[in-house]
Amino acid sequence: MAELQRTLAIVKPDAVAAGATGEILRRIEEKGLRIVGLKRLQLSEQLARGFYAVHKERPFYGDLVKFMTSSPVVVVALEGDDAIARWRDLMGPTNSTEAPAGTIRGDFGTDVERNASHGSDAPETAKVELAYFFNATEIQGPVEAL
Ligand code: 3AN
Repeated sequence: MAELQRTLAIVKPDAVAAGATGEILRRIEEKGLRIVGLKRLQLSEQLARGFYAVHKERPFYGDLVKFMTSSPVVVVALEGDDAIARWRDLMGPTNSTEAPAGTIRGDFGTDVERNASHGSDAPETAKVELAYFFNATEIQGPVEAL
């Protein structure tokens, strides 16, 4: 059975700089996912480091933080039935070189780092990641219980 969920999407610096934000938001709405929170911001190093803290021991961590702070991002709260998996399907695989045409990473990303978008991977991470960028008054969905 479908589960009503919220998830965090990030339009990453490469896609924002390329002017792809509107097209990505269009595809999200076309798929029937609701945009219930939205803001454009320049991530500080501290904010980016905290967001990707699970990767802090990985060799790509420093470069990833550098990329994520290189220019503004757009953070988006999404809501819908099975929103977490549906947004990840729409994005495609992490590595843009392996992402099929028609997916966001396939169409707007370059490689495994510059991959145009982020999506939470599970309900627990979605909750933490949404709270990382939005306070309660900044997300207004029709579903009060979420
Ligand atoms: P996803 O975003 O698909 O859940 P994660 O959580 O494994 O992927 O990785 C988080 C982010 O770290 C990716 N979106 C990507 O930008 C970056 N990343 C992951 N693996 C690599 C890698 N091998 N080299 C460089 N950057 C990577």
